[in-house]
Amino acid sequence: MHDNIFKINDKEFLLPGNRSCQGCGLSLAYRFILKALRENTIVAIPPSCLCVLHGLYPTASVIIPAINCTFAGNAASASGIVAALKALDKPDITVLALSGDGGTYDIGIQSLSGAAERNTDFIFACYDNEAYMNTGTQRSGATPMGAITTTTPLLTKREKKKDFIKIMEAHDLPYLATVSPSYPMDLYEKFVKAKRIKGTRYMHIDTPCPPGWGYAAKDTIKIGKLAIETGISILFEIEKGKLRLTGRSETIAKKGKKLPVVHYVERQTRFKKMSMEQLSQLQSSVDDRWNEYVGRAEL
Ligand SMILES: Cc1ncc(C[n+]2csc(CCOP(=O)(O)OP(=O)(O)O)c2C)c(N)n1
Ligand code: SF4
Ligand SMILES: [Mg+2]
Repeated sequence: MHDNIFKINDKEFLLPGNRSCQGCGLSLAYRFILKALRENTIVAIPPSCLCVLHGLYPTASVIIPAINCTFAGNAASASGIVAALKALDKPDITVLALSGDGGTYDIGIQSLSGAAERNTDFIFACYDNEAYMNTGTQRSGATPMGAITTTTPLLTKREKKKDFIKIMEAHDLPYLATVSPSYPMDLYEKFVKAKRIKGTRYMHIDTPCPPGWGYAAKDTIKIGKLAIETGISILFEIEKGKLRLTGRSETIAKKGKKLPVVHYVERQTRFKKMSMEQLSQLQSSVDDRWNEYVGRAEL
């Protein structure tokens, strides 16, 4: 395993000047994902901010082969690429399907579930920015309760965020991991590891988004860190059924110093209409989830 930032592959696959917003958490995460997966990778992309980031033909901001797929069918298209590579006897090429939360939790769930059930030999990564950002911040199954979106403008979203990671865990995958662009070493190491494993590997990327979440572009790293410090997101990996907390989440679990969720909520204007009742519901669901994962981990 790598132990410092200087061990990261110094080749850039994501070029400067791409079309993502300033401070985009996806752009940061993608840069390190591609460094970890390296050449010999093909990416399947659905309609999303990722599609915009890649650019319009004939120009592209990413120097690896990429295929634009349909919104619902990214995992199915990626399965087709995997089958074609098998037919061509090219076992050394990694297929990455990278979808937003809309393309994973909602419209993409059936093709992903089917591919995972077949244990398709690919990495499916969901960059979860908690709404349909590319089309103007509509609510998705990943949007947290209490957040304002353009489809929940008056009363905030009333339903809880879907526990999609649990749904993927129920597929009994060879590897599942959560990552954050605020912790690039942890992200990089997990993708390096995922590349070496066969079968369906599911990676969940907690992805701060300045315009959609309502914070200054310079604060992306800070917001991503606060998600981990408060336990809103937890860094872990599950390999052959064994759960291991990693990085900062492991440290917090050992030292027992998780911050209250209000530290995360108060910095984002999407939560400005959150009620006290919603805040305390969020705190208790975060506490329950945290206790469950810490209880399962071998510390
Ligand atoms: C079948 C279909 N419905 C709707 C759209 C319009 N559309 C394009 S991108 C997008 C939002 C994608 O949201 P998400 O997957 O969360 O990715 P993000 O934009 O947040 O990066 C929508 C609704 C589409 N392209 N195809
Ligand atoms: S809307 Fe959010 S996820 Fe999309 S490009 Fe901008 S910062 Fe990135
Ligand atoms: Mg999204």
